[in-house]
Amino acid sequence: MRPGERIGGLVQSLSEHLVTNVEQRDLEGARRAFLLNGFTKLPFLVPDRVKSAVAEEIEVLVAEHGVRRGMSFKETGGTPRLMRNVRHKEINEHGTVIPRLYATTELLDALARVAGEPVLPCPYEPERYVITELEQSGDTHGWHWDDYSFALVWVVACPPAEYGGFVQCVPRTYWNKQDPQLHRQFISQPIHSFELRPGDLYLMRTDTTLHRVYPLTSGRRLIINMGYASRADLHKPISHETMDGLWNGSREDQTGRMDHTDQAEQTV
Ligand SMILES: O=C(O)CCC(=O)C(=O)O
Ligand SMILES: [Fe+2]
Repeated sequence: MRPGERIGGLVQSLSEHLVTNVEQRDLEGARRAFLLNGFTKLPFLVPDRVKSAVAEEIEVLVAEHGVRRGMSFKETGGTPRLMRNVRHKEINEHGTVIPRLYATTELLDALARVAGEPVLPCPYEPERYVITELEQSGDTHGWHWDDYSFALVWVVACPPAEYGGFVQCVPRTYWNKQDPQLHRQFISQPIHSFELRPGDLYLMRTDTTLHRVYPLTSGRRLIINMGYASRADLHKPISHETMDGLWNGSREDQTGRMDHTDQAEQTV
């Protein structure tokens, strides 16, 4: 089979699965959880064949193009990012399956049912997808909000919760980049924690849900985060400091400045 045929087959398999196998009541249940917690697991959204193809592509991309980063950001209260990443640019250049699946109409439609509003491809390309691998003890994607409203995270690898790697979140919180006041957010509302397994997907309301990945003590965690916009995002000014600092290059490309981070990027 030629590569184009294989990818076309995967997109078709995802679309057919979403139209014929996914039950409305599952989407409605997910909608209720999403409203309550700003988070809901959606493992049933994607057929196994498509999950395996995406996992395979992610493994190759992280092995060949992953870059180790260690940073913290004043816009999120100095929380750490200790991880290996593959950015949108490399995924687009070297990936075939992920760029084709990202904006599949039936996928966007199913996500919109869960979100209760349109879920749109991110207008700012670096936030469309990013691969993150946590691989060393202490690795974490520290507390933060995202610039855009929605994230669909596909979990390829994750250790048992005993070793960290689960997601924590505080829904209905708002990001003041000048003064994020993380401790106030924790004091004023409970922190919810969710265990994840390989093969899970989850949707998060990332602009109004403070979230992090609990630091790893052992094992390996590998995900792709697909970011999506709400209609409102298309009309508001978004400054992109943390994403551009984290995925290093895009902001430099735009402005030649990297003064928003507490630390410059370093190899760790
Ligand atoms: O790894 C995760 O589950 C969350 C990733 C995340 O929050 C992000 O990439 O912005
Ligand atoms: Fe995030």
